[in-house]
Amino acid sequence: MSNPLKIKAQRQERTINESWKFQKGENLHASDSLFNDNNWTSINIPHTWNTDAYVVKDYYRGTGWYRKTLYLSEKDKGKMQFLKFEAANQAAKVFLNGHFVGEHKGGYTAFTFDITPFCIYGKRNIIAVEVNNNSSEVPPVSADYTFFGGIYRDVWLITTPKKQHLELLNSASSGVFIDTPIVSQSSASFSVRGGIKNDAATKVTLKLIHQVYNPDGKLIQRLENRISLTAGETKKFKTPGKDVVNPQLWSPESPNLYTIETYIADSKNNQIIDKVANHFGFRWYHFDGNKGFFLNGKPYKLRGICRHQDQPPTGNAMSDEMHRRDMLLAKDMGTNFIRLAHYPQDEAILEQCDKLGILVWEETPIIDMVPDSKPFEQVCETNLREMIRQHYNHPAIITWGYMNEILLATQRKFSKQEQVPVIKRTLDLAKHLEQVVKAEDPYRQSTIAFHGSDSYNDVGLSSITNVIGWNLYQGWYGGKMDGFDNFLEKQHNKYPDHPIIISEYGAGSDKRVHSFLPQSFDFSIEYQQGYLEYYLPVIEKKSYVSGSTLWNFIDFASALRDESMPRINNKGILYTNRSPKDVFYYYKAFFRKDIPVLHIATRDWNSRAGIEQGNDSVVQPIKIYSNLSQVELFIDGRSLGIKKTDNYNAIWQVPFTFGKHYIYAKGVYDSRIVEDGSNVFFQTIPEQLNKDNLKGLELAINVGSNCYFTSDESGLTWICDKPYTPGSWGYVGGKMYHTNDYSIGTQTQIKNTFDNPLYQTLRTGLEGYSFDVPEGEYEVELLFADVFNSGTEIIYNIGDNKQAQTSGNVFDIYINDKLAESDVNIGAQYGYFSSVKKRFVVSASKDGVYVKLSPKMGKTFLNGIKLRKL
Ligand code: GCB
Ligand code: CA
Repeated sequence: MSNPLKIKAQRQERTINESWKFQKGENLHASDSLFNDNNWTSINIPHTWNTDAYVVKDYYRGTGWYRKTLYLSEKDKGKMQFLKFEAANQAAKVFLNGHFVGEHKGGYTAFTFDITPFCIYGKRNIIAVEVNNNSSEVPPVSADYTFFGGIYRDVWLITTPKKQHLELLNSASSGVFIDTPIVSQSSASFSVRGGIKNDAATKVTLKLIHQVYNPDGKLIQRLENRISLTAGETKKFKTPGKDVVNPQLWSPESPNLYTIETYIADSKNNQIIDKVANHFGFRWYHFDGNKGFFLNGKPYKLRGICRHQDQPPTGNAMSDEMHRRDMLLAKDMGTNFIRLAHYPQDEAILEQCDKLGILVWEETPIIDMVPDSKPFEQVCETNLREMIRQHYNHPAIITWGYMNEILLATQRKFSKQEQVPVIKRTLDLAKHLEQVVKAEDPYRQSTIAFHGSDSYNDVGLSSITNVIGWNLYQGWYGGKMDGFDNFLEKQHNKYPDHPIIISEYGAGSDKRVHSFLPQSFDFSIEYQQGYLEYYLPVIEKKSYVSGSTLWNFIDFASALRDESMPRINNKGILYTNRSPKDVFYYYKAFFRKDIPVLHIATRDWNSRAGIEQGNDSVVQPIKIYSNLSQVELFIDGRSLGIKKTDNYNAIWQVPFTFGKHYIYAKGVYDSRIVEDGSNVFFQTIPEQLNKDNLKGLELAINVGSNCYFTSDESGLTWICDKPYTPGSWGYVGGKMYHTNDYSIGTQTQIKNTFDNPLYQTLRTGLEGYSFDVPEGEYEVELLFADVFNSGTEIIYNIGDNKQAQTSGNVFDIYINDKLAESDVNIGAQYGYFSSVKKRFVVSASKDGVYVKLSPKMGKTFLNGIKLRKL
């Protein structure tokens, strides 16, 4: 088909991200055009003022002002000008040349304003934007992630040449919506909806033209209408297309995209006045409570991830290419599904999902609790409509979500009685939002994500949406891993018609922490691996489970969190810098069948340490992740044998000696050799101490922990704790400290150190620590952090007298029966949850070195110990 349109005047869209001025804080005059912003900071957009949130818990939540000078040429007079913000967190007020232009609430959706009436041509215009990230009317009221404030997505200036244009103010959407109501292998129906606005003072007659292109770029249909508009009128249109025969379906395997170019043209001379292009796709799908998800007629397991939008040091102010890179990583892993948790994400993400073939669950951030606030509920509804309209045409999207774990804070904060009205308004809001979803988009599904509590069934929340998301953490936040299967079985038996997605499951891990006896909440790399290796096969086996979205693809910012890596939720399978953790390759091996995957899972731990067992070597397991059926492993060229993989992994017991080793793995895929190799540095620690093997040794022990801890700063590994045995070293007496029955140590941040996991774990009530070393001079270092008390008065017993003291734990430190320091009260003297290192020079007797902690009040404790021969 030839194109009869005359392209002359064109809509212009350009970013205006460069050269903004920024200042934190309230400012009564910053909207004035004459205001002097010379001493403000020069910034570019995307921008956030909250890189502090990677450091401190109470990151700045308040107001920030942005200003920009925009020059508009005389030639632009008569055109229309629109400002589009892709997002500003959490609420924004926009001014042009001192005039209030408009306001937007909601941190994750775009907004567009018509600024034409306030523009000055041939001169400088001043854009001023007040943004704040402490709004109580904007969802969420609370959540486990950082609310980075600022204009953190692109800002666009859109200029239309004439007074008529495709609707730009319909919730900042493209103004054109493509419906694909009936799609099959042989035929697909579609229609194009939208609005045209006539901003002129006179009536006009226009041509509305849609040109439809197939995925190969061939023009396949041209739909034309005549439309008359009175002055100021917005006219809605709906143009049915001709059914497409044998459509090229969209799927993760073949993400075929059709394109519709929508034009309005002068009805007399055919000159184009405005144009918008949209990609769309043909696919059909449904969820079945018993059989799972189906795409284009075939059963289809949703193999997915959840993803947040931040990366240090930029925070949420990520560039489009960073967003696209994340989706490339997901695709490379074999992902076919993503949950954009917990909020609408950048247009670049959606576009990339369309192009790469990643199905999407997108949602609005109504999290933890619905507060008693009508304005809040209004913003929830508006944001939901915005999300749907802005992203309507993306074929990747299959379900709209609008709440997450909404009863969590409700249940934690309120008594049963007090919960009644909270539950009622939550239910009312959910029912209302469900209607909004269906009114906006009758063709897609709806979802809410629940935490693992039956209360969602009891109160009726689970019967509102088409699909139910369960966020399940059995074996992490309490319980055992097999509680996961049990929970699912129970749910499915009771509610066989509820389609289920496992919308979250995950465990935290810290590259510095390793264990061969991993426990939940020790943050070891190994616990996370074991946890995910347990969950994924369960998900895959249960055919009634439509699929899952792992929590989380990438470690992300959560300023309120302490744990092993303060300010970071480390449940990612990639680090914040996007380098994969080893367990990424478990997923890749599981999901990818089209390419060989073979990965030696020791990159998270390539500087190892271990205690010699009898001779001078140490046997430690090395795991590989692979989709090959069998793999051979080598150390320094010596084969350790061939092993069959089971659940996409195999483990060898590898003998290590001191020094650098090369681990190599080999297998065959499609009669082709597949290999991987990695260097490992191994530090052997003698088990029996003598004058030869003590030379150059820093014997560092992570007291009270089952984990090895390698400091990022020094590279030194603190080996896991053990009881004293003759000839060796270890603790005498006491207990490993737990704050609850599913975690070790404390989860609270320890001040004045980066080595949290070292200080967060400790042994309490111990008599001392013993080293059977030869006579000589030694340096002994004791590590403490008092995690028991925050200085409140406690009552304790001395003899029969109850006495009040200001704090709990006082002890004397003896080294080899000599008083080294008396009345040590770590908390009171140095602050609670604060790291303390004490170093002593001592002479070993023929019995070695014995550090004795003698309690005077409360209990003794020790967090780490290090011995070094001088
Ligand atoms: C959840 C929440 C998510 C948290 C996650 C966690 O269930 O939905 O926002 O980040 O758990 O890591 O605890
Ligand atoms: Ca410790």
